[in-house]
Order: sequence, then C-alpha cells, then structure tokens
Amino acid sequence: DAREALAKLRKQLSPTGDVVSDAGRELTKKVFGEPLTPQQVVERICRDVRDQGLEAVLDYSRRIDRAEQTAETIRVSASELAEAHANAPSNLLEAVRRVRDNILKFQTAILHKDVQIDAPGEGFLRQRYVPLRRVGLCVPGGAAAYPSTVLMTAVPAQAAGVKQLAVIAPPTDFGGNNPVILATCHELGIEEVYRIGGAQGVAALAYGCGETIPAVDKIVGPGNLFVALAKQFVFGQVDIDSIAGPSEVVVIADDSTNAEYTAADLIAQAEHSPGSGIVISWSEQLLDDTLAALNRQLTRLERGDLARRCLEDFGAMILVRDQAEATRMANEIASEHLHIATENAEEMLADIPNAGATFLGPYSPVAVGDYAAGPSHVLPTGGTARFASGLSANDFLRSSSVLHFSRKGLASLADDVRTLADVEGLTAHRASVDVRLDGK
Ligand code: HSO
Ligand code: ZN
Repeated sequence: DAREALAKLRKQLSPTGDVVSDAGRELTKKVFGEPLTPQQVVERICRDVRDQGLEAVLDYSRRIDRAEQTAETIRVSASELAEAHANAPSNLLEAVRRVRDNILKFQTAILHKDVQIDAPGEGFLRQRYVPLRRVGLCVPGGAAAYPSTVLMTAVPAQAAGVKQLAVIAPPTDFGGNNPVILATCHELGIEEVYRIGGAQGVAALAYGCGETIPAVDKIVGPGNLFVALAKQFVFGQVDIDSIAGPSEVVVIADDSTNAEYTAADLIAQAEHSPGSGIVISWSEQLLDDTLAALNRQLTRLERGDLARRCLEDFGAMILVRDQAEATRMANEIASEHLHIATENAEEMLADIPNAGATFLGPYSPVAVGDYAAGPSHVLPTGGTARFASGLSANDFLRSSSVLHFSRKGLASLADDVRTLADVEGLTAHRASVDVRLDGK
C-alpha cells in the first residue's frame, strides 16, 4: 500500500535518523571503547574540539580517519592547490569555469536587494542585506569525489559577496586528497582547504582552532550522518543550512511520458547509493514500461547493481487514480527533486509547492541541475521541503533594518510609543521620546 511504502521511505531516508552502518558501529566501538549512539559520538567529538581545539581535531583524524596530521599539514598548501590545478585536465577546468558562470548568473539575479519605504510621519525605513564575513563549506569525500558540490556551495556564497571561504574535506582519496577537488577549489579562488572530515571538521569550523583554523559564521554543505548531527549540535554557535540526507527524486508521469527517460532518472538518483527514486502515475502502461526500461538499463550500467539495490530498498512505483491524487501524494512526499514529466507540467507545478527543486518536461533531467544549470544542488531532503529551501546566494546574506526619523516623523508615532511603554511599565522608554519632543 502506497501509504505504508511512504512511511517506510520516510523512516529510512530521514536525514537524522538512527541509521548507521555496521562499519560505523564497529568504528565507534574502536574509537570510544564503548558502543555509543551517533548522537553521543557527535556530542563528545564536538565538546572535545570546543574545549581542546586542534589537539582534539588531530586526535580524531588519527583515530577515525587514520590520518597522521600536524598543524601545518592539516591545511592544503598553496603550492599543492596550484599543482593540482596545473595538472588538471583542461576540459574539466573549462567545464568548471562555464558552470561557475551559470551559477553566478542565476545566483546573482536572485539576490535580495535593499528595500526602502517612507517611514510613518517622515523619514525612511530600510531593509539592508549584507554578506556574511566568513563561511565554512563541507565537501563530502566518503564514497566519491564531488567537485560539483564545491561549485554548488562556493559560487552562491561568492555571488552573495562572501570574502572568506573555508572548505573542509575528509583526508581521503575522494576528499581533501583528491586532485580534482583541489583543482576546482583553486579555479574558484578558494585558498583555504582543510583536510578534516566528519563531526571534528564541523566542530573545528564552528569553534575555531586558534590560528590554524579561524572560526566561521556559518557552515553549509552536505555530509554523512555525523556531519549532519554535528551541524545540528553547533547550530547557535554558528548558523547552518538545512540538514541534507540521502538524495531522492519523485517523477510524475502520464501516458505521454518517455519511460526510458523516467527509468534513467530513477537510476541516476539511486546510484547516489543511498538514493531513492519514486514514480507516480495514473497510467498503468507507463509504470509497466518504466519497469521494463529499468531492468534493461540496470543491466547495462556500470553502477547498475548499486542502483538496483537502492531502488529495491527505497524506490517505489505508485499507481494513483488521477492527477489530483498524484498532486496530493507529491505534496505529501515533499521530495528533494520533483520531476513533472507530464504533458501539462507547468499546470501541475502550480499545485505542488512542496519540492526542493522542480524539473519540468522531458529535457530537464535532474542531472542538468546537479551539474550545470545555476540553482544549487544542495536541497532539502526527507520531506523537509515542506518548510526548508534549497541553498542559494540569499543564505549567505543577513538582513538588518535601518530606521531614520525626522522630528515630525517621531512625533507622529509618539503617542503609540507612550501607550505601549506605559503598559509595559518601561518609563525610560517613554522618557527617551518625551525628551526629544517636549524637551523635558
Ligand atoms: N543529486 C545530488 C547532487 C549531486 N549529483 C552531486 C551529482 N553530484 C543531491 O542533490
Ligand atoms: Zn545527483
């Protein structure tokens, strides 16, 4: 039954659920000498880094990531970054530059602009937007290297005008030791890259480690369960973006939808492993065709087995009665990616606000958004698109208000200030207005 399938998906894909692999459990026991929950592990690591600084970071890097590091080697040197860049294939760097331009163009266009209106009476009121001073970017490095995630976090920050960007990537071949990641950072002008992963990386950014790693004001970007929990833990000390869990797509399809395309899109999401693909349709024929296409394509693909297991565990094909039921269900799932692959995609869009990003029509696969279009691919997952938004340049701004009154303007509000100050018993508040208007 669809509702049960949904509940299971929700539970399994919950971004901060208790899902932790056997390997993770083993490691926890080895590192801490006792089995702890992921929450307990993260709390301990964050407190240690807060209280002991760099020593604790180096210690956890050694024990968890088996990386021997010092205050000097934990930061990727300028020459290493330049060397990785010099050795990177030119087609990669060209793609990075073109995609950077696409992201910059979109993210700059959507930036909040200062707003000013006339103040009551006389004067003005302004909402002013200012970039954050210093931001930390989490780049994952467990299962694969994601230069696209460097692009999709760093460029929105740059579009907002953030001057100081510090990247953390785990000390692995897919993370801080990965030449493609380092070359991409260099191409984007990021000079601060630290080889630290997991909760200790997040804590190092949040609390700072003396002069080695200055603290940041906000931490964004994806990561495993430990990164997600650590971001939750340090929230308040710094700001964070939303907590990202495993990637997911919901495709809404009708008779006109291309089953081969749909199958390809489901597999693409599942190959994130873990990742989930769900297709919702009122066309039984389309669902049958998609299933057949899935089986054909899965046997052909390099990562087919991985994707197949993911689709078996987390995927679903949901036959609904009609378009209205599909709409209800898509809103209920509130998926990270929503692909409306029906003939009337634009029309359906209006009724489905709950999605991290929505892709319309046959030629807008999620992959084009993942890699090249302009909106960030860092998106709310696990149903959090009900209330959360994808990362954008605006997340790197804070707003503050500006108030300017003339004497006449102040006079026009004075009575209301006095009334409320009297009710609250704050006589000095009242007096600060009176002294200006009455000279008393
Ligand atoms: N689909 C992922 C982003 C990604 N895809 C990175 C490929 N590389 C989460 O939106
Ligand atoms: Zn993807």
